[in-house]
Amino acid sequence: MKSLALLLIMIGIVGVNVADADLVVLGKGKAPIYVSDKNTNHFDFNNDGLIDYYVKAHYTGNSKQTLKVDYKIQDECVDGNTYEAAKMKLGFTSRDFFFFDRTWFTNLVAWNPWFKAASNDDNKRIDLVSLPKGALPIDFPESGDDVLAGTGKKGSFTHTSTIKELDGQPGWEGTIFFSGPAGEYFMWTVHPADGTEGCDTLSAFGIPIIIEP
Ligand SMILES: [Ca+2]
Ligand SMILES: [Ca+2]
Repeated sequence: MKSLALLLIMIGIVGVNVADADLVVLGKGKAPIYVSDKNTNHFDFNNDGLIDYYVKAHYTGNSKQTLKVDYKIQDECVDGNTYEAAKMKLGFTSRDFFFFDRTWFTNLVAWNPWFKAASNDDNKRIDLVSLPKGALPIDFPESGDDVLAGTGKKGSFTHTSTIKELDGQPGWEGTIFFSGPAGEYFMWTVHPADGTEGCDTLSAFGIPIIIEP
């Protein structure tokens, strides 16, 4: 476990929680894969012993490569189990420790096959959340595409009634691809955070990403 595997969890208006080493490293060398560590309680937002958020990130890549992150996220974190109800956006910031120092970047390109396909999205990419430097996405932002988009059973993410990595809970599964200039980033999923408990309080969840030159 590397100290670099710093995981940032921003919870509602509470602000920023920082926890070290919440990601397990699989593989080694230049392209390790990082996954949520079930044995910490930082992925169980309502303290019922069931994991609510699972992420698997291919941690490093260079600016000519496509990077890939898999997500499995429980319904409550995204406010629903249909494409109409569920909402989640994506953003990238600088790695500054304090949120008020962070810059929100929109010069990375993110997509998945649904956004690329046919006429699903006008620019065939997932528009990123754009906020002024230092802003927190406490109110669900206007900017950025809703990643949980689609109709019927076809969409950008898939709703599944039982997800092993979420301890059997229902939730959304999907993969994000992206590329961008070399740098160190936090990659955020941005969530509607209008509730007062459990995953309803989660406004954004960030993982560290390095893009090598
Ligand atoms: Ca839970
Ligand atoms: Ca778009």
